[in-house]
Amino acid sequence: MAFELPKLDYAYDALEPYIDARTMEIHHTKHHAAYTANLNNALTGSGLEGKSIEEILSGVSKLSPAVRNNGGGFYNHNLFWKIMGPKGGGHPGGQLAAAIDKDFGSFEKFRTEFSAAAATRFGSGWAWLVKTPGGLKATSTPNQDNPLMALAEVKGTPILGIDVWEHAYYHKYQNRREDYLASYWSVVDWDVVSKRFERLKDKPNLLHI
Ligand code: MN3
Repeated sequence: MAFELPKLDYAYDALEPYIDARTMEIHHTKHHAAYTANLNNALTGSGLEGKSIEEILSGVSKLSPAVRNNGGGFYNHNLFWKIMGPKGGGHPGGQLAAAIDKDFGSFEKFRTEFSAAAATRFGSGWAWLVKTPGGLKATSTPNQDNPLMALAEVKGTPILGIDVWEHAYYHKYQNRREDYLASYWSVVDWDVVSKRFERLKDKPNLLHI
């Protein structure tokens, strides 16, 4: 069965004033829609039809650039929409808060490390909070790569991710990526992120969450 562009759980203007409605609409209906369509085209006749997106991405070093780029784009945006929302902001709680304190020292130190990963990613890419066998890590990847891919520098399951392609912020913030990064914390839905983390407890990486 072909992959489908997911519907958002909130309206395009729900993340205002941090992410503007026009950016959200174009990002979802044009960019994410194109990755989805191009992924389905690239998979036709590849022998990979019917596999989950996580299974496909974990083998991506052996696959075509079209599957790598569009499969990554499909998965990364699915995650991006899910972990944001109009009730965003604040702090994580429970097990995720404890794990962040243990692995980064504090929530503030985590934010600093994650923001630095996002700010210093040259050109287009993503920054991530990743669950790895060695604990939580902050990292970034180029283009539409992600930590599920065997070729990633830091491998694991992404818990949180921010799109730092210019299409994600240029309409509102122009070249001011750091202003966009600062606003991002007001739209992160920590309940969703915490649930992702808790579902991974004592489970192997690449769990379908
Ligand atoms: Mn994007």
